[in-house]
Amino acid sequence: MLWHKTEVEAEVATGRFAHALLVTPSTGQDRAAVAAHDHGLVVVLADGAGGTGRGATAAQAEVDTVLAAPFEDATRLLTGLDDPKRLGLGETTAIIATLRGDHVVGASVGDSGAWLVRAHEVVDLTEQQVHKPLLGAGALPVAFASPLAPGDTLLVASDGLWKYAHPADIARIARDAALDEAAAALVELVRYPSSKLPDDVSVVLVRRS
Ligand SMILES: [Mn+2]
Repeated sequence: MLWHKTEVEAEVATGRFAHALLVTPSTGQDRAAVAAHDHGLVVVLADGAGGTGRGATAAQAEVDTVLAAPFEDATRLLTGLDDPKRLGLGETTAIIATLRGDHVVGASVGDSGAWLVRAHEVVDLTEQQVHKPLLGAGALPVAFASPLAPGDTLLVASDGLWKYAHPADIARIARDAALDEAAAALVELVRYPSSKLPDDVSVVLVRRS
């Protein structure tokens, strides 16, 4: 079962962006959201960890917190959220990315990842992130920033994509003209012949027009 938001356009004061979002299964522990605000487009993605639904609770709490305070500095927001009580005793990875016209800024922790896919290069925005501990267990969020040019595509995804697909295939698909088709194709990259997925997969694609 898919939770699939088809491609939408958002015009914020700092530029025009198209985005697509896909989280599967909808009953898993991955969460993702995109919100357009006056000063930018905010992407948040969380891959929860922990038994008895605690991972899902933690991931949802992270998304809800970011959507409630989209302008807060991402590193400060993650540091404030790194509290078992605020995350329902679960743990989660975290990526927050804010696209503001000609640049993207954010912070992350864990093994979810964010790439900036350009015509002839890929910038791994989360290359320096610390995988463990996760949010809720004493995380060390690391900030990132990069220029953003027209046509650049931001890909934020959980490890269900990064661990099971070839980087060249991911980059090729992320450059597809239709973002909603690209999001679906990225999930198909990791699907087993049995139709099962190796892990929950969440994918957000944002392209600056
Ligand atoms: Mn995962």
